Amino acid sequence: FELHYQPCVDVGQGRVTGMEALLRWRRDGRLVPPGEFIPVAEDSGLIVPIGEWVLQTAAERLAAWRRAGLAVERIAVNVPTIHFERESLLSTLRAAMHVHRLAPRSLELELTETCMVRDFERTLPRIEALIGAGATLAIDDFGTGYSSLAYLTRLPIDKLKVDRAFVNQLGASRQGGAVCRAIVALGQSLGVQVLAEGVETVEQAGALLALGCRSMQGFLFSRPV
Ligand code: G
Ligand code: MN
Repeated sequence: FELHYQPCVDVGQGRVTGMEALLRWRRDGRLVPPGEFIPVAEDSGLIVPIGEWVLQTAAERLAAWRRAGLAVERIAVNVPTIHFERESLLSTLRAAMHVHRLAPRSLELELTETCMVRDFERTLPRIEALIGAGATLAIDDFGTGYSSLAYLTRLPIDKLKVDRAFVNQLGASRQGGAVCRAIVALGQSLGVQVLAEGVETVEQAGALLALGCRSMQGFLFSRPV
């Protein structure tokens, strides 16, 4: 397994604010797309040890960047639902933060909406414990999951990541822009940061800026490297 990293940029400030760690599998010299192996790893339960490796490796990488003098504030990792539901996530997070002496709020956990509404009453204390251990919480693929707006006001969410399906539609149709506009407005009124994923064109970046969204990620800035 390898981690590739994609920068998150603040277009207003013109700088990289963080990196997202993306899991890749190199098999016989070929990169197997995550869409092919992640479902298999989830079904077999292997996603848990893999997820632990991701967390440890990402923490180590962030510490190495900081030692090299790079001003990367935060690294984001994707946490699959099955891993989120294991008790071991909290201890792995604590150990990774401790071993690499990371500052609080320097590890961002990306969870999906579906993951959080599955068993909401258990989700809340779990998330509070993870945040207490130094993580921040981002909702990945926002707008595509099985979502309940109620949890948005009850969970200490730091960031909404607008799914690239909506960013793709920017400029393509009136309705396409409507979803991005609504998510940006929701984030602003809740005081939650909004980051647009999958930004590929200057037109999309311009449309997002016009909506008031300055945090972006996508091929326009960099592929995962
Ligand atoms: O939704 P999530 O952040 O988990 O998805 C990340 C995936 O999207 C990665 O596999 C990454 O390579 C891919 N990706 C990142 N930026 C872009 C982009 O601008 N366009 C497209 N089509 N895919 C992207
Ligand atoms: Mn993600």
